[in-house]
Order: sequence, then C-alpha cells, then structure tokens
Amino acid sequence: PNPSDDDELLKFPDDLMIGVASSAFQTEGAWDVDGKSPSNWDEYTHVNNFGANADIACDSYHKYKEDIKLAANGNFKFFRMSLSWSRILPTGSIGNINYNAINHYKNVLNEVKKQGMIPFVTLYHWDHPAIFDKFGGWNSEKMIIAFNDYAQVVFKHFANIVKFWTTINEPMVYCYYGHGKGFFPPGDTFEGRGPYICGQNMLIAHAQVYHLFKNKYNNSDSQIGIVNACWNFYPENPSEPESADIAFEYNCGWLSNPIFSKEGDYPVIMKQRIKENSYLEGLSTSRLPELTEPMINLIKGTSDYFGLNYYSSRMSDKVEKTQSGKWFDDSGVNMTINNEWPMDVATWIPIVPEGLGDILRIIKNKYNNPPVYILENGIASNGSSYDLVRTKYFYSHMKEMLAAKNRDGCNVKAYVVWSLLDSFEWVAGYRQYFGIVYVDHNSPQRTRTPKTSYYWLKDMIHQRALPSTFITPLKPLKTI
Ligand code: GBH
Repeated sequence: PNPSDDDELLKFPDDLMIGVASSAFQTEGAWDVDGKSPSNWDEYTHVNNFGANADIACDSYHKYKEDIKLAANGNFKFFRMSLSWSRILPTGSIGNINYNAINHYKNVLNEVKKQGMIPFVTLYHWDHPAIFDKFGGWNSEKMIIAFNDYAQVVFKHFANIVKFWTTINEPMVYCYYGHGKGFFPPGDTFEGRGPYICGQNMLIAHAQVYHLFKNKYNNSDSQIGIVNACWNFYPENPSEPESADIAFEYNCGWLSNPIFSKEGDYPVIMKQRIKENSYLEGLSTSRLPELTEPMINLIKGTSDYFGLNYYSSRMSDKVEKTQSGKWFDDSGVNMTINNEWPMDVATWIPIVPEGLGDILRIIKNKYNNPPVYILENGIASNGSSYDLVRTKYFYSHMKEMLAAKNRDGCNVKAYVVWSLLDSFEWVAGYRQYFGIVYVDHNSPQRTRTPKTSYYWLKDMIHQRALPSTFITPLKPLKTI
C-alpha cells in the first residue's frame, strides 16, 4: 500500500527517536594505538582487499568530539556506535583488559551524553581480535565463550552509562560473507555449512549475553537485542506468492525466528528444505545444525526489540532443487533485482522505499508487533556534498516508515540513518560512501563537511514532520 499524504501520517510521533549510526572499525582508525591488537579485519585488509584498509579510516579515535558534535548539531537524539573488541581485550583474554580503551570509550560515551544524545552501543559490528580466527572464528564454539567474556567486561564498565545495547550486528551477513562466500575474514568458503554453524554459534552467544545482561546488569529502562539485515521480497510470479515468504524466512527468518517467534527454532520451511537437499546430496543428516530443546528455550525471547537494517528489496522466484550444497541454493528461491527500480552507485541498493513499509508490516504480523528499531537505512552515492539521491532516499523511506507506524500500527521506536561519515566500506574500501557528512580521505586531517542530506535531516528532525511531497533542497554555492 502507498502511504497517504494525510498530514497526520507525516508527523514524527513523540515515541519515535531519530538517530545516526557508525561502527568502530569503519571509522576509528588508530589500528595499533594505545594497546589495541590487530582485529580480524586489520589482518585481512593488510593482505587482501585491494589495498584498502582502515588503519586511519576517519580517524574518529582522535576526532570523536567533532563527530559527536556534528551528530548533536544535526538534531539527532540517538547515537549508534560499536566498540572495538581488540581494543578492549587485545589478547582476547579477560586477564588482560586494556584500560586505555576503557577510558577512551568512557570519554566517548560521556561526550555523547554531554551533547544531549542517547548512546546506542553495538558490542559486535564484525571486528574481533585476529587471534580468534586461528581457532576458526565464529565457526568455533570457543567464540561463544570469548564473546561472553568480552560482554562481561563491557557491561561491568559501561552498563551504568549505556541503556541501549545491541549484541551482534547482522549475523547473517557476517556468517555468509565470512564463512560461506569468503569475501569477509576469515575468508572461509565452506558454503553449505560454514554460514549455518556460524549463525548457530552467534545465536547462542547472543542469547547467553542477553541472559547475562538481564541477570546482572539490567536497569528497569535498559534494552538489549540483536539486529538483522532484512530485504523485502516481491514475487516475480504473482501466482506464486510463496516464493516471497520462503525468501523472507531464509533471509530474515533464519536468525529472527529462533528469537522472535512463539515456537522458537529455525523457520520450519528452512529446516525442511536444507534437510531435503542434504539427503539428495547423500548426507544422512541435515547441513543445518539442530537446535536442541534447551537451546531453543535459551534463545527464544532474547531481544527487547526487533533491530532492523533495511537497505533494499529483491524479486523472488522459485527454482528447481539443486544439489550444489551452497547456502544460497538451499532456499529454493532465486533472488533478483527488478530493472525498473532506480539505483545510484551501489548496484546492490535499488531504491525500493515501499519495501521498508512492507517489511515492517511483515514483522508486525509475524512476530506479534514487537518494538522495532530501524538501526540502519541509507544509500551509497558518489562523493558530492550535494547528495540529492540520498536526501530523496531518506525522504521516501521515512515516509513509508511513518505510514507503517502512524497508519498501520507498526511499533517503530527508532529510525537511524546509516551513516554519519563517509567511512571505510569493508570490501568496497573507499569506493562507496554512505555518509551524510563528507570526509576528505586525502587530507591528513580527514576534514569533515556536512552534505545536503545532513542539513535536510536536521531540518526534518526539528520540524518533526515530513512535507507531503519532496522539496528539492537548493544547491549550495560551494559543493564538494
Ligand atoms: C551494512 O550491511 C553494514 O552493517 C554496514 O557496516 C555497512 O557500512 C552498510 O551495510 C553499507 O554497506 O558488494 O554486491 O557483494 C548491509 C548488508 C552486506 C550489503 C554486504 C552489501 C555486499 C554486496 N551488506 N553486501 S556486494
């Protein structure tokens, strides 16, 4: 459904927070400063990644005050950031806490609060001490223990300052790219198994840390949860709408259903398909590991909110069974891009704002209308500070989000823009920029310049309403 232009639908209700997001590895730099050890991504980018690394990135480790000021001046109320595990526990061991890092993050968090914003902290946005990859990283159950240790140290020092927590950012993405496709460290290409093992270990690690927090560090008003990246799907063939359901379950449901559904466990359709495929391949058990009854109960209900990262949508179409043993083929659905969807420089982000509204309605119906924090939404563009496509992208997505909330009763509590700065973009290095603030990566100062989208968002947050049609912001006299 299209959002109506009714004025009421365009208002930001009082219980909706607008925020801006970043992550440690993508912005901090200072990769070997003040006792930090190399992370998995440091090691990986020093030998792979076409020469692009995050040794300096945006130098936010040193420039955090400027970043926080920029966010606060942009009227954002919510500051999403992550912590660098290898900064806090350089050897991975709790016997070796790096108090430089503890002090640094104390300063950062206090600065966020001083500037009138609420810090929203992700424990794990894909970077961990590199040494863990020697024992298999997230394909090893040792990682569950290591993550618990790290979380205890973090909660012990910061639970009194931080109310909003995320355990793991986009487990599916990390597991698929790191342990299936091999594009992320550790670069494993164990397609038909690695992602599932990684996903299960992350689910258990997440659940244990959730319970740890609830048992030992909970305040009545603190929240802890997980964030998943979900696409929305549209059936290629309207007479086979189930292809979109299957695609949802396989993509978003895999690591959401065990937490948010009433029954818990992986989605039934996913279990069935992977088992059938495994048998066809001549295996006697499914490549998807089993969640035992105690595990199901441990994991069920372990998120105070549904963390959603939404960028784009895909078309879905059923395909014949294959015996390729690959993660993607297990779904039995082909996921493609509709040529009519417009896009900017990132070919994986065709612009589909209605997909955000549609997925919010799916989440509402499937998981009993949980509070939803949209923790990332954004698009890459070329470097220009007159970033009209991005500005329009925010307008159209916020409009869909407001209609889903104001008209359809979806329980959206936060909308967080990805990202504050033009940052290190993982495997895309510095070739794709998501920032609402331009960063000159050629200057030693990493000079920051707010873009048009920054000023536009600042104005919208101030008005607490969107105009009924998009009004093109004027081009400033000077643009980068
Ligand atoms: C988010 O993931 C991340 O949380 C965030 O750190 C990142 O900056 C942001 O995306 C923007 O990229 O190059 O065609 O192989 C979103 C999921 C997974 C989408 C990796 C892009 C690579 C597509 N991302 N994927 S491609």
